Amino acid sequence: LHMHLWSLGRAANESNYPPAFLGCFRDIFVDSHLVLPVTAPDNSDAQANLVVGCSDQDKCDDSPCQNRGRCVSQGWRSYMCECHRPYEGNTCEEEYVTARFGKKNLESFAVFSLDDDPGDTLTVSMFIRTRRSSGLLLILANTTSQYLRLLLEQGMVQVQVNNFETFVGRAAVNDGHFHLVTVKLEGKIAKLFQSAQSQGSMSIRHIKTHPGDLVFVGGLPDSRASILFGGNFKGCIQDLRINSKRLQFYPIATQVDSYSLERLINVARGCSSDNTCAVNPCLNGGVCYSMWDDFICNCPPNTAGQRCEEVKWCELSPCPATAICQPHSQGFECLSNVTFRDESSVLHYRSNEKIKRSLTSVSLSFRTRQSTATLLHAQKDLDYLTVSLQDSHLVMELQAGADKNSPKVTVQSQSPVSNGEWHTVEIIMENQTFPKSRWIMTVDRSMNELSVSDTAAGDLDFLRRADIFLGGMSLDAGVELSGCLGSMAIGGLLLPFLLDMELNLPRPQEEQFVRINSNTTLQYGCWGASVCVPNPCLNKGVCEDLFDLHHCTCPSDWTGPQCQDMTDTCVSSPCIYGNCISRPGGFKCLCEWGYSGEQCEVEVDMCENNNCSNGATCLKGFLSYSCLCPQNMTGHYCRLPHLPATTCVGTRWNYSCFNGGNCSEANNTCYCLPGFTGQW
Ligand SMILES: *[C@@H]1O[C@H](CO)[C@@H](O)[C@H](O)[C@H]1NC(C)=O
Ligand SMILES: *[C@@H]1O[C@H](CO)[C@@H](O)[C@H](O)[C@H]1NC(C)=O
Ligand SMILES: *[C@@H]1O[C@H](CO)[C@@H](O)[C@H](O)[C@H]1NC(C)=O
Ligand SMILES: *[C@@H]1O[C@H](CO)[C@@H](O)[C@H](O)[C@H]1NC(C)=O
Ligand SMILES: *[C@@H]1O[C@H](CO)[C@@H](O)[C@H](O)[C@H]1NC(C)=O
Ligand SMILES: *[C@@H]1O[C@H](CO)[C@@H](O)[C@H](O)[C@H]1NC(C)=O
Ligand SMILES: *[C@@H]1O[C@H](CO)[C@@H](O)[C@H](O)[C@H]1NC(C)=O
Ligand SMILES: *[C@@H]1O[C@H](CO)[C@@H](O)[C@H](O)[C@H]1NC(C)=O
Ligand SMILES: *[C@H]1O[C@H](CO)[C@@H](O)[C@H](O)[C@H]1NC(C)=O
Ligand SMILES: CC(=O)N[C@H]1CO[C@H](CO)[C@@H](O)[C@@H]1O
Repeated sequence: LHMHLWSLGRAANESNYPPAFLGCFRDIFVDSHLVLPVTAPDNSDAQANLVVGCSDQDKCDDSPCQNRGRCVSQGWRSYMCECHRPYEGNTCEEEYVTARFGKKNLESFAVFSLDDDPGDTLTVSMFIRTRRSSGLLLILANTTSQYLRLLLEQGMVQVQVNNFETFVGRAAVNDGHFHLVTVKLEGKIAKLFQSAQSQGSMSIRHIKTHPGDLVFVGGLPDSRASILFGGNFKGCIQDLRINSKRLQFYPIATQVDSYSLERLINVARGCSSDNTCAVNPCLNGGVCYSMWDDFICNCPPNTAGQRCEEVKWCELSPCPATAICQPHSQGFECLSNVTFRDESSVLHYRSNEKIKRSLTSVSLSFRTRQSTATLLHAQKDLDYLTVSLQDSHLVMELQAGADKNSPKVTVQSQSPVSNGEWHTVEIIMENQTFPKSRWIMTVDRSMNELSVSDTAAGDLDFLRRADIFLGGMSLDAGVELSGCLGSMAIGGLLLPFLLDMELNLPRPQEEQFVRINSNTTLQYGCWGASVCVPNPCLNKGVCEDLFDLHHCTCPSDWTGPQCQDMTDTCVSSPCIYGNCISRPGGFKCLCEWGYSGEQCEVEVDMCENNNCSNGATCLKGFLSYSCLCPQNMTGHYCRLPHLPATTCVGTRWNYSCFNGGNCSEANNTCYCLPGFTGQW
């Protein structure tokens, strides 16, 4: 019996017996002696691993697995935890130690050696956290070749196999969060995953790992070699594995199958951030807030940019009221228009001697009716530039990069520009990569108005050291221009009309043209000459100001540029059948016979007011009429009675007397009634 009970527990020699009983006993009596459960005295070897009670609760109900590990029941009273990465241990209580690479920008790396053959399928996986867009993550190498490289390029993971075969993941990983990166080399195919998402694959030549091959993490011992692959990694790596074997930078307490660490250089425990605000990266009074390996600048008003490096200068109202502020790279310009007249002076400019850019363009806007004038002139030794109006066209003449043989460059606007409208002209070097090139002029940004010089000249860099004049050839020559100038710029740098001392703030930009002080007062804005006061229009004509030109709108009976001429009202031949007489306010028609109306357009009715009497009908004729008499009437106007003829017996012949005439027997003729005549 003793032996039998012994067999219920664990025997000293396990191999002789079936596995130990796992379960409960109750009320075991031997000869009415209770043998189980009994309390054995201390340090007795009669019982081992027995407890009182018979709980049959599933161990997983107590949620023994930490860090979201999955509990798997293993029969009664036993369980196993399936841990999520990067957790480890029986209850997933331990986390793999995160390794910090590149802390304080130190060059760091780790080296492991493979002590076994990982087999045909090679899976490299790790958590990475970084804000860098490039850097070396991992290299697998044997003595002759680096056959697998994982790099960061433009924030994406790049996989290189056998030096030549390369592909890049789709999603960036440099957002400062942890990403699980997995690369699988299965036979002749390489695949990349981030978290569980596939990032692409490529076919490769088969690779073979051997014991003794090395794994470089975060960099190579030779830092110059690291630079070829984006430099040393800066960021954190955790829970690095090759297949199921761990590569631990700082080992955890739990025993896990790991490859051995050979070197660990400048790799720190944990994943603390560099103090990115320590160097105070925010400019212009921006306040720095640290983020992991990054910073945010809280910029004061009027500044912008990641480091508050952009000042919104115009919001500081640096320009006087006569000008409009325009932002300029690293500064501002005050734009204004000025009017040049006889009493104005030529303006004088020089560079501030800090202009570094190549000067390859001139732009200007102007408004004038002058057909000939110098707008801009500058000369240095043999080189010169003149922009002028000639015969109402804009002309640039340039001699630059001068040797005696180089021809002068002339380029001229297609159309006249002296029409009193604003025009904007751009003149640029056609190809700035050549020392000499043709020059192109465009007017009002219209491609139809594009002119190209026949010959080539160099750039305008001589203007960095030249005196530049606006409005005339030199200070002594007097102003030639009558009209307005707007923005004038050389190489994109303004020739400002305002003196620096007239600005509320100095211009901060490095490269400037500066107006040389003189006691000229400029007339800001664009004002035409006084062309309507006094009114040049005569005879109550109305004057219209068309900028340096007027137009008279005349009352109807006056004409001419000044309304000085009376209108010839007959010029349109208004009288149709008659003669025209011109008069102030109109004309008069003298109509021909038979016509009437204002313009003799009405033919007169000849029967109107006719003298046909006694019911006669008036018959119209050309400029006359006749009367058709009733039967008993006669005469021109039918005023005479139509009497029957009288038959007379004459001495020599018989005859008739008409119209009431009676017989005059004496000489065979008739006595006629009044109004009639003739023999009969
Ligand atoms: C256990 O049993 C085996 C086989 O019966 C025997 O060879 C061995 O010596 C025993 N071990 C002990 C510690 O009794
Ligand atoms: C190193 O690896 C490459 C690629 O797998 C292989 O071609 C080469 O033979 C290996 N060299 C040694 C010495 O193992
Ligand atoms: C100059 O004149 C142009 C045309 O009238 C106008 O559009 C521009 O705003 C003016 N510039 C300034 C600074 O007044
Ligand atoms: C300037 O010339 C170079 C060399 O011929 C050429 O590559 C480039 O495209 C040209 N640029 C322009 C704007 O024509
Ligand atoms: C400036 O003013 C002074 C005296 O007021 C005068 O002599 C001088 O000619 C002026 N200079 C210019 C450039 O107008
Ligand atoms: C009608 O007769 C009067 C008197 O003889 C004459 O003055 C007038 O012109 C005549 N009118 C017309 C339309 O013939
Ligand atoms: C002419 O005849 C009409 C009727 O036909 C008559 O009324 C009229 O009085 C006559 N006139 C004369 C002058 O006899
Ligand atoms: C003829 O007429 C005249 C005047 O008209 C008159 O004096 C005379 O008596 C008339 N003779 C006859 C025969 O009727
Ligand atoms: C003929 O008669 C007319 C009147 O009809 C008269 O005037 C004239 O003198 C007469 N002549 C002769 C020769 O009798
Ligand atoms: C010449 C002529 O014919 N004479 C005639 C005139 O009229 C009378 C009367 O009617 C006649 O008798 C005449 O013979």
